[in-house]
Amino acid sequence: MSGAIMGELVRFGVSMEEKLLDKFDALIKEEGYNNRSEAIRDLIRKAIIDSEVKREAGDVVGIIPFMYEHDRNGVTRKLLEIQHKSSNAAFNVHFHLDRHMCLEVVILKDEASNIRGLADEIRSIKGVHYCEILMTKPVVHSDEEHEHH
Ligand code: NI
Repeated sequence: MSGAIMGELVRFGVSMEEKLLDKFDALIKEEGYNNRSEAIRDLIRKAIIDSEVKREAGDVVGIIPFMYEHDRNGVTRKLLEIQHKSSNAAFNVHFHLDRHMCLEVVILKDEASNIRGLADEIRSIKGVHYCEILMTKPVVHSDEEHEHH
C-alpha cells in the first residue's frame, strides 16, 4: 500500500489564493520544513493514512487523550469499567493535572470501529471534559523525505 506513494519524484503545479499560501508558508516555517514540497508530501501522506485507517479491516493503533474530574461522582469507576471491557492490549498514562483534573492517555491496538466506540463511551461520561482520538498505523518513509527531522 505504502509503496504506491514512494519512488520517483514527480513535479506538479498547484494554484491557490495568495493569502492562503502566505499562511501556509508561515505554518511550515514554524513546523521546521525546508520547503513546500516536503510539507505537502507530509500532508498528503497523512490524508492517505487517515483514509486508509478508517477503512482498515485489521488492527490499527488508537491514541485517546482525555481529561476528567476524578472526584466527580462515579467518573473514575465508569472510566475503569469501560476500559476493562475493551482492554485490547491497552497502555495507560495518567497525569494528575491539579487537585481535581486528570489527564489520561489510552493507547491501544484494535479495529478502528472499536477504538472509535471506546472514545465515544469515554466522551459520553459526565465529568469528562475533553476526549480526542488519533488513529494511525506504521508508515514507510523514504530517506530523502526525512530532511526536516
Ligand atoms: Ni489523577
